[in-house]
Amino acid sequence: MSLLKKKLEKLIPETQQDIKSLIAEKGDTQISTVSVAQAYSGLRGIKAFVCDTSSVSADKGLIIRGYPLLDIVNILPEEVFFLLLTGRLPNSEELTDLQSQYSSHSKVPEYVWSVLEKMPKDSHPMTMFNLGILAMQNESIFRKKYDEGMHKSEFWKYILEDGIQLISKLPELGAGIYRMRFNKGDRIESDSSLDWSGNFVHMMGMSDQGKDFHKLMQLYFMLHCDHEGGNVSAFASHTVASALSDPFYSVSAGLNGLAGPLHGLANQECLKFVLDVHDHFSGAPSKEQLKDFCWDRLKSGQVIPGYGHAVLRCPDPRFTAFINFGRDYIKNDDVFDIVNSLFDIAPKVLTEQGKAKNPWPNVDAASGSLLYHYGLKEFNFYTVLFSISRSMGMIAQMVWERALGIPITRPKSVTTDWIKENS
Ligand code: CMX
Repeated sequence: MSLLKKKLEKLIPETQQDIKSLIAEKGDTQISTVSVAQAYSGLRGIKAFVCDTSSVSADKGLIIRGYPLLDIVNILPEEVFFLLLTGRLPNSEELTDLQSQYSSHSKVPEYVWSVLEKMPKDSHPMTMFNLGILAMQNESIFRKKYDEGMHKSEFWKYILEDGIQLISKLPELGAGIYRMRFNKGDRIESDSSLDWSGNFVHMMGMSDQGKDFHKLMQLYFMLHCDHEGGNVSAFASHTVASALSDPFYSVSAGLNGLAGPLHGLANQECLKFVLDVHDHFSGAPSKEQLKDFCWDRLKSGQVIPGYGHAVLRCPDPRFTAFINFGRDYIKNDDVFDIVNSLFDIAPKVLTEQGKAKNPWPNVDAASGSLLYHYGLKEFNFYTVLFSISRSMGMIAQMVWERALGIPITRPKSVTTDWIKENS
C-alpha cells in the first residue's frame, strides 16, 4: 500500500468522527443567506459547501491547508498534492514513494493517441487534452469496482487510485499533445529518473531550455494546484463527481470549465493581449500609450485578461510568485517588461472605470510571459499546463468528498415568478 494511502487510512476515520460531532453540535447554525441579487449573479459570495484542501481569502489569496501560498512556493508539485490530501508536507520517504507511483503509471494507453490523431489538425489543445482524459475513462478502477458492488466506505480508495493513475499520465498526455499539435516531431519516451515536472519538460522536447525552465515548470505546476471549491472548474468537477462519475469523467468536466476565457483560458488571452501591445507599438510602449491601449480595449467591450477576480480583492499571490521569478531570472525582455508595466497601469484604469470589484492581477497575468521567454510560444497550449496542475486539486477534493460521504449536488433553483411572489 502506498504511504499516501496509509496516511489517509488513519486520517479519514478521525476526520469523519470530527465532522460528525461538528454537525451534531452546530448542524442548525446558519452560515450564509441568499439575496435576490445573488440568485441572479453566479451565486457569488454564498457559503454553501465545504472544501478543506485550500481556501482563498479576499485580502491574502490562496492558503493551502493553513500555509499561505508565498510561504511554500518552492515545494514540488508532488509535495503539494500530498499536502492537499493530508494536511501536511511529505517526508522524503513519502515523497519518493509518491514519485515512484507517478513513474510507474505514467504511460498513456496507445488507443488515446489513435483518438487524438483523428482530430482536426487545428483542434484547440484543451479540446485534445480533455478528450484524451475522457478516452482514458476505460481505465477507471473506481468504475470497475462500483460495477462489482463495492461498499461505499471503499469509494475514496478507488478515487485515490484513479486519481494517481490520472495525474501520473497527464505530463505524457500534455507533452504528446504539444508535439502532435505543433508539429514538433515524434513523441518522446518518458524518463523515470526525472521528477514529474522534469519528465514533462523532457517529453515536450524542451530540456535544452536548462534548469531555469525546469524550475519554472515546477513553480507553475505548484502554483495552479487548487483554489478552494467554488471556482468554475473545481465546482464543475465536484458536481459531476457527486453523481459518482469517476475521476476521468469528473476531471475532464472540470477542465472543460477551465477552458473558458473568463477562467483558465485567460492565461492564453493575457499573453495574446500583451503580444498585441508589443506588435502595436513595435516594442514596449510608454505608460501613457499603455493606458490608452487599455482604455481602447475596455471601450470596445472586452475585458483586460489577467485582471479582476470573483473572490480576491488584492494582487493574487500566485501573480506575485511569477513576477518574483521573472524579476530574478529574466532580464531585457520586452514582453515581460510590458507585463510589469501593465501591473502599474491596468489597476489604475480599471479603478478609474469603476466596474471591476477587484482591479488587481490574477494568476493569469504574468505566467504566459515567462513561458514565452523560455521558448514555449504556442500560447493556446498554456491552459493545458494550468490543467495538468489543477487536476491535483480536483482529485484531492474528490477523495475527501467520497471519504466524507458528501451526497449528490442538487441545489434548488426558483423561477422569477417565485421570487416576485416571495420577496
Ligand atoms: N476587465 C474589464 N472589466 C472587468 C474586469 C476586467 N479584467 N474584471 C471585471 N470586470 C467587469 C465585469 O465584466 C463586470 O462588468 P459588467 O457589470 O458590465 O458585467 C464588472 O466589472 C463587475 O465584475 P466583478 O464583479 O468585478 O467580476 P466577476 O466576479 O463577475 O468576474 C472575472 C470575475 C475574473 C471573471 C472578471 O474579473 C474577468 O472577466 N477578468 C478577466 C478575465 C480573467 O482574467 N479571468 C481569470 C480569472 C482567474 C482564473 O480563474 O484563472
